[in-house]
Formats: sequence, structure tokens, C-alpha cells
Amino acid sequence: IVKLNIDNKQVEVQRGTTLVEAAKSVGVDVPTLCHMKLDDLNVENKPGGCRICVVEVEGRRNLAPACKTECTEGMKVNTHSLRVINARRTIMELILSDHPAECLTCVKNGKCDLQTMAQKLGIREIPFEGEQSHYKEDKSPAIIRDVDKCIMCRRCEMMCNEVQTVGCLSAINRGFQSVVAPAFEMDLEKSTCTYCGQCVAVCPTGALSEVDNTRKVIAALVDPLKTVIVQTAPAVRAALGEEFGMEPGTLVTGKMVSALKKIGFDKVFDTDFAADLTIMEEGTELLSRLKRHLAGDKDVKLPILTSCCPGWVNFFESNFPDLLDVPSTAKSPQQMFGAIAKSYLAEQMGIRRDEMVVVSVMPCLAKKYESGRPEFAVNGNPDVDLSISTRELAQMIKGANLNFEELDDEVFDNPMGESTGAGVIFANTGGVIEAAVRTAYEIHTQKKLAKVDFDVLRGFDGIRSAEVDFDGLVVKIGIAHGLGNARKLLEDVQAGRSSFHAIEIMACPGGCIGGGGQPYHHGDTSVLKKRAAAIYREDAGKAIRKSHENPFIVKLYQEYLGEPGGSLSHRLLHTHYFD
Ligand code: HC1
Ligand code: SF4
Repeated sequence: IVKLNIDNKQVEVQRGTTLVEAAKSVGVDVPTLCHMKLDDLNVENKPGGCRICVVEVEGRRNLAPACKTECTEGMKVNTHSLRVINARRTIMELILSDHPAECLTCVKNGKCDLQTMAQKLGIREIPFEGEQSHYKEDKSPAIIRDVDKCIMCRRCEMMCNEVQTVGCLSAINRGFQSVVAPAFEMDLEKSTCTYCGQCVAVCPTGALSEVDNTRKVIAALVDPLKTVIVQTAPAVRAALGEEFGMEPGTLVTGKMVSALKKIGFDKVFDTDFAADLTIMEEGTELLSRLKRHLAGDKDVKLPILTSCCPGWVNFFESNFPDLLDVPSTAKSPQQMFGAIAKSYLAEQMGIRRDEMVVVSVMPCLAKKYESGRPEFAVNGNPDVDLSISTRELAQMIKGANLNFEELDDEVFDNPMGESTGAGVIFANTGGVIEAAVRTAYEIHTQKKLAKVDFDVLRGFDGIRSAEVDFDGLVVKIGIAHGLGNARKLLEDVQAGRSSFHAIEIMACPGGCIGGGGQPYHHGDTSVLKKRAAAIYREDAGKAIRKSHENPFIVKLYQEYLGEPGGSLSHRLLHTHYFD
């Protein structure tokens, strides 16, 4: 224990605590730009680079960066002396001297940490003439790097290297030329980037952002020759409200549907419907692999890995090319939705597939890339035409001048808007496998589950495991979220050490609720837990909670697909992977 004084407040902290953390513990907010601590992920970014957090420590000649300075016994700290404030203003002026003044048109306008800090510090002019470096914009199918706006905070590196272990981003060059970039300054598209978007989620400026598809969506909506339908991912409803000042964890399903209808979509459907469909296909595949395994078939691949997360698919395709036949071949719900919409639904609506535009609203940036994969198109016409993020949808709602908070709740259209609680919980880490278990258990045992909630599969630990008894058949389940955790489970599979029958992997911490396209959490990971709780509430309130009981799914198989895993299902709903 160390005792010190911060702004005339007595503080007691553990040895090794930094001043910024100690100050926070007594309600003193030391401003920071580069520092970011993600409690639930056990990572902290403190390169001490921006110097905005300098404070005055009695007896020391120089100001001390609070994020790098450890507390010592008897320290007397002033976090806002005139000397401190003056220094912070000068530091900010210096940072801005090497930053494009494009705030009005920047993607981060109104949400930029640098802009907010400059505003707080009352910066009115930039007295220094910096050497403005110019890099070319790097536009991938999902993410744009505009590194002229990079302030070298290194938060993206922490996410990419420590949390995701992708190792795509690192600091290059020196002085004014220093930026964060993929190796050899190659374009993101040519690098090992998975498009998970976790770097975008923590970037304080507009240096990393999503590809904006909102203009293309509006162009489709005003085209009289197009029928434009939209699907909304499970996680969007638990986060969209944050963009309108609502508390994290507020469910806005009905308002979201209402807003989409007012914006002008011809039909508003739910990705959750397709999540139920995914369970039918993936659950069947799990049971068939298990049965073959029990029958002594040595060629069967176990564990089966979930395959609905495109960041995760990108990761295993480039990092584990020897395991491409291990994941489920089921397409993701986004892609299953597109495939069914442009075949079955288009037929029902009496239109050609090229007259239909399928838009998806996703918490995820990798979904933009996934929808553009050539195998998910027929004669060049994609199953999903345009994917926008939760943030982009919020932008569209604001652009349409809708008063979101005041909107009445509306319900999804049918037939592709009906979903069960199992489809909803896809949004959370552990949710996909819980949904699969609810269905696989009942199909395998021919018995009704006494309780549909599987608390053993829930939680926030990066790697979790559980055993579920299928009436004598003990199914061993692994769960990982965050690609660094996924890598550990995958290395076990690769080395033949894994005893799991099924593993669920989601690329983003928390699962889709923590996706790279969600409202910014500004380092507060408790936001993710509040969204997760909201998703479980939505599930608990659903009349039907098991995918195989979704009446529209039952009808789809009866009228069109035949059996799960049958030949039409295989053609429309399954895929293969590439190294
Ligand atoms: Fe997800 Fe999925 S759950 S991947 O996290 O399987 O993005 O929300 O839409 O496709 O359903 C994301 C969320 C989403 C798919 C589903
Ligand atoms: Fe790394 Fe993910 Fe960002 Fe790609 S999107 S650079 S993998 S953090």
C-alpha cells in the first residue's frame, strides 16, 4: 500500500498503481489521449506518447506523465495547476500542428477524442507550423486508413497485437513521418488484417474508420426499379440507442424497425431469422459429426468450429490453413439471409434477383468484406448487396431528421422477420453455441428441455468450457472471444490436444455486441456487459426460444429447402474456405 495526496485528496493504492489510475479512484479525471485501459481484457495502452496527462509532482522539476508515473509514498500531486494547464495547451497545439484541420467533413466529427480535447482546452489557433506529412489513403473492402490523422497513440496496435494477436499494425518511420501501418506499408487488403475492426473501435481520431456505404444505400432506396430490403443483426438492437444518448443496454428493437420503415426500406427483416436457420444447418452438422465419431469413424473432424463470424473466418484462413476442413461449412446468418432472400423471397415477391437490393445492418466491419466475397454471388450479383454498421445506421437516422427516442415501436415484416430467442443470443459470446445446444439437444434426445437457459455457457472470460449432458452423451464445449483467445484453442486443435466436440469463436471481445461497427465504448468495457445483459433480456422475453420451433423456419423447409443438410440447403446455405 502507498499513501499519497492528489489535488488535496488522500489516496491509498497498491504499489505499482499509476497516477492516472490513482486519481481515477478518488474521482479525479486526468485527461488522456493515448492511454486506454480495458479492464475486462487485461490490457493497458500507456506508451506515454501524447503527454496530455502531465501533472505536477511536488519536488520534481519536470511535469510527469500520469499514465507512466507510478505512485510513491508521500507524493503530492496537482493535476490542474496553471503550469499543467499551460503545458497541456502547448502539447495540444503541437499535436494539432501535424494534423489536418478537416473536422467539418471528418468521419469522426463530433466523436473525435482529439477534437473534444482541443475543445476542452480552449484551443483557438495553432501557433506552430508543423511539417504536415501526407500518406495515401488506404481503402480496403471494410476499413479505411487515413494515417495523416494518426496521432501515434498506439491504441490500434494494442488491439491488433495484444488482444487479437494478428500483428498487422506496427509503428514505422520517425518524427513527423511516424505512423502506424502494416508491414512494408502494404495496403490493409494485402496484409493479414481480418477486418475485425477492433483497431477502428479504439482509434481516437479519424485515422481508422469504416467504409461508408450509406450513400449507396440511399441511392438504392431512391431507385424506383429496386426493391430494397434490410436485415438487422442481433447485436444492433442492444447498442443503437447509445448513439441517441440512451443508456448502454437499452433495447431499441421496435424503434429501430420503425426508423428503417420511415427511411423507406420496402421490407424490414431480421438477421435473427437467418440465425435460426444457421442453427438448423450447423446443429445438424454437429449431430452428424458426433454420430460418426461415436460410430468409430476416424475421418470425422472434431471439434466442429462455428463459422458465422467473418473476422474469425479470415483469421483461420490465413493463420491455420491446415484446418480449413474443421469449421462448420454453414454460411453466416448474414449470408444465409441473402441467399434465401434472393431465391425463395424474390420468387414469392415475383421479382428477379437483380431487382432486389439486400442491405444488412451489422455491428461488424468484416461483414462488409464478407458480403463481397465472390462465392456469395450469383453471376456477379451478390446475395447481400450492401452492409452498413450500427454507427452508419445511426447516421442515416440522424440524416433523416427522425426523433429516434420518440419513435413508436414497430414489428418486423414476415416471413423473414420472425425469430426466436436462440437467434437473438447470437450477439453474445457463447450465444451461438447455446442456441445450437437448445436445438441439438432436443433433436438428439427427442425430449423437451426443462430449462432453455444454459448459464454455464455464458460469461465474459476470454476462454470458457462446459459440458452439456445430452441424455447420456456428454458434449464438451469450448468458447473463445477475441482472436488471441481463439488462437490458443486453435493451437490445441492443431496439435491434437483438444478434447472439445464443438467450439464457438467470435473475433470481437464480447462477441458481436463488441463489434467494430458498434457505437464507441471509449474504453469502458462495462458497456459491453450491459449490451450482453440486454440481449439475454430480449431472449427471455421471446415467446419462442428454440430455432427449430420458429414457424417460418419450419415452413421454409417444408415449402422450399427440404431437409437441413439436404441438397438445396447445401447449395444455398453452405460454403467452403480458402487459404
Ligand atoms: Fe453477428 Fe451473426 S451474430 S456474426 O456476431 O452469426 O455481425 O449481431 O449478425 O451473420 O445472426 C455480427 C451479430 C450477426 C451473422 C447473426
Ligand atoms: Fe488488426 Fe483487426 Fe484492425 Fe485488421 S481490423 S488491423 S486485424 S485490429
